[in-house]
Amino acid sequence: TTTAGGPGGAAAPTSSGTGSAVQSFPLSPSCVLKIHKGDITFWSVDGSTDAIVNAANETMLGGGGVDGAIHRAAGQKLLKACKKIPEVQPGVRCPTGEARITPAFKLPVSNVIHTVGPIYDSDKQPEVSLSNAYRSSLKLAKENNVQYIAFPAISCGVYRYPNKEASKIAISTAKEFSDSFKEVHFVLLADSSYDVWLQTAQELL
Ligand code: AR6
Repeated sequence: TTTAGGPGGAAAPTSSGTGSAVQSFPLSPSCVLKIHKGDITFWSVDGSTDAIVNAANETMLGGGGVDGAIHRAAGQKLLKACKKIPEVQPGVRCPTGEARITPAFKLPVSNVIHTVGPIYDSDKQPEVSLSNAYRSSLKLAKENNVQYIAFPAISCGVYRYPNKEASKIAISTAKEFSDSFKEVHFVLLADSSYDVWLQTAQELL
């Protein structure tokens, strides 16, 4: 597993510090796309207009993967804040493709935006659900005056979405919102996701 500081864990986290490998691409004349390899829980840009996105599940009560890492780093108050979000159906606080916002507590960002991506093998239209998850997150971020936002590879872990298809949806949806943000970041823990995201950015941007 890659930890913060990147391969070898050498570098201490710095501003937007997720490790060493970062590549930038123009998303629009006023917005930069940045692709990092590393742990999203260390990412921040300014601590007041930045947010990270969590790949949650519909209960919003935590789990494994990036969700577990975000809850551990944010502390117990994040779970309490999630529990306060009303259920829209029994046990469901955030339906697939939607997003909810909470404070970030011990994390170095202002907010966490929780979204739920599709389970690739059981969703009827996984590409629609995945683009909805990115779009809902970006819309909610914009409404909350977020200027800098970082995403993990939503659905590409336990939910088994293929990285290539996911990266095309992620980057093209980010591009739709490029006028609303100063920077959109992707922070990818898995080497395989990082390489695919870079290649897709080169193809699309
Ligand atoms: N920073 C950045 N990326 C990470 C981190 C991290 N700290 N940890 C894991 N990843 P997953 P999903 C990557 O499984 O597929 C949870 O249990 C990981 O390598 O976290 O949307 C939820 O509660 C992968 O590429 O999310 C749900 O039940 C990507 O994050 C379910 O998993 C997403 O993997 C959601 O599954």
